[in-house]
Amino acid sequence: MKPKLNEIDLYFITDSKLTKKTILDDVRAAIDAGVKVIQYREKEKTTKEMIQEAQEIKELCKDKSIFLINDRIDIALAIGADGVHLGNDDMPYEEARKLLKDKIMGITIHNKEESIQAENMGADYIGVSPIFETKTKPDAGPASGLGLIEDLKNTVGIPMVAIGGINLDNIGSVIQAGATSAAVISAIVTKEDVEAECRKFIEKFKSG
Ligand code: TZP
Ligand code: MG
Repeated sequence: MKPKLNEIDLYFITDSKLTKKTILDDVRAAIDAGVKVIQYREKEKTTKEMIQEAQEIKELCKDKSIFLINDRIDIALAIGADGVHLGNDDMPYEEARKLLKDKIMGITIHNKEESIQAENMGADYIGVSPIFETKTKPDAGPASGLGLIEDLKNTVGIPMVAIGGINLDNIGSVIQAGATSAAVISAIVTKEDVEAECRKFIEKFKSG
């Protein structure tokens, strides 16, 4: 059985530029570590290459991990992924929902108003972005800090995925602030042993 969104802890996002290996190696390692949600995020490859990679990742995720695609609804539908993650510049919610029907749709939010709007529209989760400064997404905007998560904890009823600059030193504070989940790129894929690194993050959720 696929994990449910409200069960997720570590949310792993691929990065073909930052990885020390390949994104497929990373996904395999993350799934072996027990990561329950994998997002394929690729900004530069051709659609054909992305379809091929996404298909391979889908095979790895099977019923162990939820598989989401960043930005690209067409690719998610073409390969039968579990859903998408959409930002401000991607397809607007209403049009996207018509295409995706009951697939998972995560929406990036930067403040309280956007998060209330996302929940009211019917988003399945929100990505609270960016919590801390990050070099991985230079246009992510100013860091919100933990205050936004704390504020949203009592406002939002859907899962809250914190993203941006999260590492093993600050994940405890992110969990403490009330995030359901933390999405991590550089603090995992730049390490030699991706599986071991994922396990450390998951352990932080278990120990609170
Ligand atoms: N969206 C907001 S911040 C970010 C994305 C994709 C990058 C997160 O990467 P890192 O390396 O975990 O800061
Ligand atoms: Mg996007």
